[in-house]
Amino acid sequence: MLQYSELEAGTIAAISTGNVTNAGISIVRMSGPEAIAIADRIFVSVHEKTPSGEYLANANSHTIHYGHIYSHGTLVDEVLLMLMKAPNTYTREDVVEINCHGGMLVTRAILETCYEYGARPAEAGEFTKRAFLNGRMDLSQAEAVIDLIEAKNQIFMKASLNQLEGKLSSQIAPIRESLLNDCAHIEAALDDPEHIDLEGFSTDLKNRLYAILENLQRYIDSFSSGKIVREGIRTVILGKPNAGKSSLLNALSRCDRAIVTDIPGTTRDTIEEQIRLKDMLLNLVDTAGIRDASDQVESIGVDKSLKCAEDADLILYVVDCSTPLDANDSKIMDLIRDKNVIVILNKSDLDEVVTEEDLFSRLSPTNQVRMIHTSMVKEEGLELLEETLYDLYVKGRLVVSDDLVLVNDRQKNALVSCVHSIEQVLQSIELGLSEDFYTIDLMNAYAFLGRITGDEVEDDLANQIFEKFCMGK
Ligand SMILES: Nc1nc2c(ncn2[C@@H]2O[C@H](COP(=O)(O)OP(=O)(O)OP(=O)(O)O)[C@@H](O)[C@H]2O)c(=O)[nH]1
Ligand SMILES: [Mg+2]
Repeated sequence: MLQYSELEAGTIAAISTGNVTNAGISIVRMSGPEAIAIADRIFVSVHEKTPSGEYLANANSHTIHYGHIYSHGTLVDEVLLMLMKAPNTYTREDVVEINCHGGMLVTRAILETCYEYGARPAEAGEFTKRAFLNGRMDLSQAEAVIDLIEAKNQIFMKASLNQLEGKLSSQIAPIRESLLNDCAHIEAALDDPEHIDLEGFSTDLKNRLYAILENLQRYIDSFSSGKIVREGIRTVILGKPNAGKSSLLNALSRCDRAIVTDIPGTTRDTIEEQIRLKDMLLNLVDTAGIRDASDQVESIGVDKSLKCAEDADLILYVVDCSTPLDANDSKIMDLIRDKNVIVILNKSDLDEVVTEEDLFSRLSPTNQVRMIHTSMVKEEGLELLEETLYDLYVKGRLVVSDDLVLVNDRQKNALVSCVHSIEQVLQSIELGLSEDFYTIDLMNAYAFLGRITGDEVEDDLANQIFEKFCMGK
């Protein structure tokens, strides 16, 4: 378990509310052994006739006090002060929160007063880091705090809340315990073979390990969905010039983001827009129409379109179905061979000369494509597109349940390493090796899982995690 370093000790203070604009109220938070003493130096309750300097020290915990903050005898603000004594606090230390008027100047003046009377500035995420170091929450829960603050949609918010409630840790703990028990049993049997025998043990162990693997795999699988929910689906709109790509971007983002004209080759550079559809985030990229461009600027644009398509999670291939397919379409179809594709048969308000069958017969059979007819002019087909996207990325993939947990990159890596160690044990069992060969890998698996909860984590990694937090959290 990590411990405080000398440098980290002391009483910290920060503005915990948003601190870039004025607001109704702001909160300055202090945490640490001196928090109450410092507050007593600067706060005078309306109930104190002669300030004793120990008013808060003598007050009950979890109470709110009305009074004023003074700095060297000068009034700073009229405040409500929340007094929370250790250990039932966010950090498990003494915590004081000063609710002041929300002007930036006055809030900063209160923070400065806290510093002047003994607190030091908190690092980003330092309150939560203390909560972790003091055992109030484990590392996966601390990570959930930042996720919850940054969540951009309901699904991710729900998953973060579940993780904050300990849904991941509570699943990991019994698995770790089981691994440790098995290891201890082997060690005990090796020490005391007369009383503890290992008859049939490896068969039982094998069954337990397979069950664990299945369990862990579920969480590993949640990573890719989690990434999409967290960061959005990287969606690239491709098509030949004039197909209606920019019109689609504008329709989906409900604003005139990209220039639309009837001149082929209007869009030269990629245009990115993040939009929210039915609780999904789409990182939409409109691109220059694919063709052999003679113009140098357009040609650079086309190269950029091709590059974008390579990294996409999803391609929206826009076909102008009022004009016959040509060599440009063939080039695009080649390009999207192994991709997730939705084909948009656009301009359905005009006479259609391209049919779904034409496209199916030319698209690679490896492509699992869906086709949707749209008209940007008549605003038709967009709802169906939204539903198709939802079906593809949320329904079926993500069961939005009370248990939904979406692991992050770091947690996934720990899980994958744990799986490898367990597979090593299974291999040793298959090879008929004696039980003492299992223990190292079992202990490794145990340790890798400990990285998720933070039981086995180095200082710099924990620091990296907390640095991502906002100030005052
Ligand atoms: N009739 C009809 N016209 C459309 C439709 N969608 C787009 N258009 C028209 O087609 C022309 C080209 O539309 P854009 O959205 O600029 O096409 P683009 O694919 O972005 O074209 P480039 O940027 O040149 O590659 C414009 O005149 C649009 O108004 C549609 O569904 N029906
Ligand atoms: Mg365009």
